[in-house]
Amino acid sequence: MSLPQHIPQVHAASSSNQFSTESYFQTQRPPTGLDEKVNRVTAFSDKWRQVGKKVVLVTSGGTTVPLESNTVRFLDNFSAGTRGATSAEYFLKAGYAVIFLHRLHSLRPFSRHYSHSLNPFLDLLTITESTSPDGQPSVTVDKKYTATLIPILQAYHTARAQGTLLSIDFQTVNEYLWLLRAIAKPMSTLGRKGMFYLAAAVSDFFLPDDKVAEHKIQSNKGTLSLEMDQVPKVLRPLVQEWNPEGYIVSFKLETDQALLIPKSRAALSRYGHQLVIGNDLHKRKYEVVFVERKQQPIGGILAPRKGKGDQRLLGAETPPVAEIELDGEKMFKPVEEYSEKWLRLADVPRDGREGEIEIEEVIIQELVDRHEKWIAAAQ
Ligand code: PAZ
Repeated sequence: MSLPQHIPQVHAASSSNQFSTESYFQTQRPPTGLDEKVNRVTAFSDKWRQVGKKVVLVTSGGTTVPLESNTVRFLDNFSAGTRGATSAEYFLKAGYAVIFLHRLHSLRPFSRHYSHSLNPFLDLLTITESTSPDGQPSVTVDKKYTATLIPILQAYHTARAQGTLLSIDFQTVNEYLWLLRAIAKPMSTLGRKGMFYLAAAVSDFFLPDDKVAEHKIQSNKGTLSLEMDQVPKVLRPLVQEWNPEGYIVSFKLETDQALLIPKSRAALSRYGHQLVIGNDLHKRKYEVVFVERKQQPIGGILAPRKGKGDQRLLGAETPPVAEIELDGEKMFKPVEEYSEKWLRLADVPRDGREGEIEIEEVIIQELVDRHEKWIAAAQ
């Protein structure tokens, strides 16, 4: 939370307005530079589609909610972008082209190893006095760091040379939402070869354009109350309209571990995508849980109940179907059974490997396999 001390309170409204995805995009202004970013994504997806490469969109970092349109203050969250930046590296290693949609100034693939707070890059460097006639000292990497640096640098140079990493930044939740919707379109041309890996920590609340103060909020009142509205759940249109063929992975973060599995199941049931990765705030770097349906749907999972032939649910092995009402609309919904798989660093065999193993390596190994099956199921 990036609020100065003199702002005592921010209240989320108890009865917030409900923006549907549609009304959100009808009423909230698109960010500047949207078209240019989307053009870059389109060119990138086209290039890799033509050679049949798998492409993953990795979202990463937190989103801000500006309190003023000439923004001095904003609400923020804890996410540093470690999950997204680390995962992007392992996706590249696994042969994917990566669109890295990240919060500005959060961690980035490769450079994240030398973030200013954990491992400052300048500490690696040594000045060596010149022995040559020009008298210029040179800068070298201290020998004790080179063994670690070389593979990182090699992977970075490979991604640059091959053009397999495209980085697109956002800052506010509004920018994030517009970008996600716009990027889903060019990505839909990839069909099942496209994956969405939604690791960003997206704000659940926002201030609509008509509630945001234009200028810096003055502190002379001594208190500040804000009524915030709920951010629409864009996962549903992503899965059902914007990109129905993509393999879609969302993350669920909780601080009460008991909620992880029920909330992950509820998300699967509600949005109909392929996989939820649950993680506890404090254990997220060494333990996650994969929650998925036992029986993977082929095609969309929730189908509007419009006509008889519209039950385009699940292909050959359709499980029993129940009728439910969702957001005022009648839908068919399969009676679902779920499976959970815990991934824990403590259980990973080291096989003689030295050094740290990152949980993202294990996550991506599991995902590549599932994504291959998703692609194969359509053929
Ligand atoms: O960015 P980070 O590595 O510090 O944290 C990653 C994370 C916890 C934000 C991510 O794993 C996640 O759970 N994202 C989704 C959060 C949510 O909307 O529930």
